[in-house]
Parts: sequence; structure tokens; C-alpha cells
Amino acid sequence: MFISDLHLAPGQNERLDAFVSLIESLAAHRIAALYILGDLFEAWPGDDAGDAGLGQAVGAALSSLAPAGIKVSFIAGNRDFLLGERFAGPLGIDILADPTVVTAGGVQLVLTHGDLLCTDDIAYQAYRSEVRDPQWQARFLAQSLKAREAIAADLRAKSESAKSGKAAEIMDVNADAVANLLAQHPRRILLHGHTHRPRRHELLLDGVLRERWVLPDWDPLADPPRGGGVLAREGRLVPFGLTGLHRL
Ligand code: LP5
Ligand code: MN
Repeated sequence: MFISDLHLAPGQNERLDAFVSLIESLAAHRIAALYILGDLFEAWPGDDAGDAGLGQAVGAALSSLAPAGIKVSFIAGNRDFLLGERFAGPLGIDILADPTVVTAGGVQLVLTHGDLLCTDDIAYQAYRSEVRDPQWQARFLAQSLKAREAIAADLRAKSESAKSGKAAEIMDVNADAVANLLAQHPRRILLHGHTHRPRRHELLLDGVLRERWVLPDWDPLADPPRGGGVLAREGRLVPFGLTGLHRL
């Protein structure tokens, strides 16, 4: 099972409830592995965020999976790239590189959060290089949790205002970036989140039909509610919605 972009945030109990319901249903649906492709959290200011509150509740839900034999893997999103071994290790969660190749349910995939493919968003990519720098992260993490939460809130506001001045195409994946990644991984299907534009795309690359699948973001309170993800089963990918799992 592949999910992303849940954007779990304190005080948004419906999102957390939807996530916990999904986690609790995995064993009954014989899911062998859960891949979370980033932005599980709206903002993750460091692993001490897992010591209490929302972070602890999410950790508690995820901690039930390893003992049930369900492998959990995580690729960092642009909201939770500071999620590290201190949080993931005790839960048995593997943190994977971006991109990563896997074969799951008989499907050969290349997985990414998706933000790396948005190469037209020059301002974002410059910001990304800065905050992914280990020295920058060490300085950031040396501050108190309260101070880091305040910086994260400030960055969120800056991001929203920056986005309001960007054309929608700039915030989607770049066609050449997609083609390059697919060319490096012949026969694999590309699966990512981040753009919140769930769809199955077909493209012709060197005369070969290739696929790119985009995961949905989650908002159980939206009309219609958004959420769910993609299952890899018996050599095929199958999308599922928030309420659709029971029909599979
Ligand atoms: O997140 P979303 O969907 O709104 O927009 C993203 C890009 N924005 C971001 C920024 C995050 O939203 C900020 C919150 C991160 C919380 C992390 C937790 C704590 C870590 C704190 C350290 C970082 O990722 C947005 C893209 C959009 O996706 C579509 O792809 O366009 O990019 C931007 O808006 C970036 C701006 O264009 C430029 C950056 C402005 C901020 C400048 C601060 C510089 C350095 C940081 C110093 C503290
Ligand atoms: Mn994202």
C-alpha cells in the first residue's frame, strides 16, 4: 500500500482518525507493506515532536504494524524531511532515499515524494537545497522545539504567500524531469505524491509506453472527502479512496 500527503496536524482529529482507521484495517486486508511517500505530517520540526501529542499518537498507531508483520517504509516529504532515526527506528520504520526502487505486489516501481520533479519552481528548489543541508539542519535542530515550531509556522506562511504568486504549472512536475527519471529506470512505473493531483498518466518515451501515478492528498472534511492511495497487487496498481478499502 502506498499513501502520502496526509498532512496530519494538531487539532485536526478527522485526519488522524482516518489515518488510524486505515492502519487498523491493514492486517484484515492482508497488506504486507505500507509505503508512506512523504508529508505524513503538516510540519515535522524534529523527532522530539514524537514525544507527545500528535507525533506520539501517530507513533503509537504505527507501532502496531511491525509486530503484525507489516513492513513500514517512509520517504521524506517537504514537510517532514526532518523525520529521522530517533522517531522511525523504535517503530521499525525504514527511511528510504528519494528516489527509491521497489518491487511490490509484483509491480516494479520507482518511488519519490515528487518535489524533486518540480524543477520549474526555482525558488522552491533553492529553498530546498538550503534546508536539506546537514549543517543548516544541525543549527535548526539545536534550537528549542518551541522556537522550531515558530519557524515552521513562519515558513508555512511564507510558502502560502509565495505560492499565491506562482502559476499552477510551475508547481506541477516538469516533463523533462519525469522523462529523465523514467529513462534511468526502464520498465518501472513512477509513483509519487506532493502535487495533490491524483491521476494515472501515460507517456511515450523512446517508443515505449510508460506510466506515472500520482497519489491523492487527504482531507476527510472536504466535499467530497479526499484521501486513500494506491495498492500494488497481483502485478497491477489499483487506486483506493478513503472509504473504498472495504470493497477491495
Ligand atoms: O508546502 P506547500 O505545499 O505549501 O508548498 C511546497 C513548497 N513550500 C515548502 C515550504 C513548507 O511549506 C514550509 C513548512 C515546512 C515545515 C517543516 C518543518 C520544520 C522544518 C523547518 C525548516 C525548513 O516546502 C513551495 C512549493 C510548493 O510546495 C509546490 O511544489 O512552491 O515552495 C515555496 O513556497 C518556497 C518559496 O518559493 C521560497 C521560500 C520562502 C522562505 C524563505 C526562507 C529561507 C530559509 C529558511 C530559514 C528558516
Ligand atoms: Mn509535499
